[in-house]
Amino acid sequence: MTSLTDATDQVPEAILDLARGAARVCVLTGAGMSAESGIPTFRDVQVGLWERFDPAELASPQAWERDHAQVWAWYAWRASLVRRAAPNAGHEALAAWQRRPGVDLAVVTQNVDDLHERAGAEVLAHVHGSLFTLRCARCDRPSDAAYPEVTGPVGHLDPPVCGVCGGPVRPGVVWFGEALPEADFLAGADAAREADLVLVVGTSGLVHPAATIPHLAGARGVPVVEVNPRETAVSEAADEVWRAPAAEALPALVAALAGATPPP
Ligand code: BV8
Ligand code: ZN
Repeated sequence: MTSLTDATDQVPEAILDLARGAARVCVLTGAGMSAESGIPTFRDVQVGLWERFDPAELASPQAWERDHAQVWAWYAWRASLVRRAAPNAGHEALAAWQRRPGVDLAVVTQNVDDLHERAGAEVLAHVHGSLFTLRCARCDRPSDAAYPEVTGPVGHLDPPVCGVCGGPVRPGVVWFGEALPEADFLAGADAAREADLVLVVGTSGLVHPAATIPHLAGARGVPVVEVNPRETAVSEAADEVWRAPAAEALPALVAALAGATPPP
């Protein structure tokens, strides 16, 4: 655990000032938020058997129509990775920040994993859906089926079938070419526009329309801070950038806030 003095020293002054003065915070997270939990980021997720597949191609209705069993096997493998993973210190820090008195912190995530929730955070919006909310691909009814545990290189698994219409069960995620859940996207966009501070953590900012959220905030004059070890497509929209990994930066920021004395 970082000591208070280390934490305050670690946090860029301008970012700590913005965080100190923010009652309404909106945090937009991407796959980099879960990287330190051992979940490969969306563009690095393809390892082993899946190495030769493009995730953006597999995460599509076309891939599902072409081969349900292959797409279901891919998601079962990813679900097994998530189940075996634990929330990291970055997830824990956001949950702790959300519990701070006088702070209204909205988590808006592009991630389909449940690590924010497992860290105890309330998630306002899963703008790309959730891995573990399964539904029938034919009649859209929610399904209480579950992914099988996948530990080895399994390339095909028949998906469960809907108990009502017999259709195949699919992951409750948003595939490329599919519309985002409107309520989630609008809630996320509103939270960003009405925030005192927007933090963009661990996203390359390449997937739309989620990537527009920081710009919506900026257009309203809301300060935007990026936390990412690398430059991204949203960096130029950020007022401040913190080139650091989420599981180091966020705990340091929240520790400094805990000890921060209000500015004179
Ligand atoms: C739609 C669920 C319309 C599935 C996902 C041309 C221009 C603009 C847009 C388009 C275009 N052509 C097509 C489009 C639309 C398309 C799109 O944006 N394509 C892009 C790629 C060009 N968008 C869509 O299709 C969307 N739908 O537009 O619908 C419509 C409207 C009405 C009616 C019908 C249709 C749907 C997009 C949703 C796709 N689904 N996920 C699944 O997961 O399997 S997106 C997927 O990518 C994940 O959700 C992920 O969150 C998301 C974005 O990736 P990132 O999170 O940013 O992850 P990435 O790997 O890219 O980057 C990781 C970052 O972390 C890096 O910056 C790295 O530096 C950083 N990092 C690494 N370690 C750390 C770290 N940061 C902090 N700490 C660390 N330790
Ligand atoms: Zn059905």
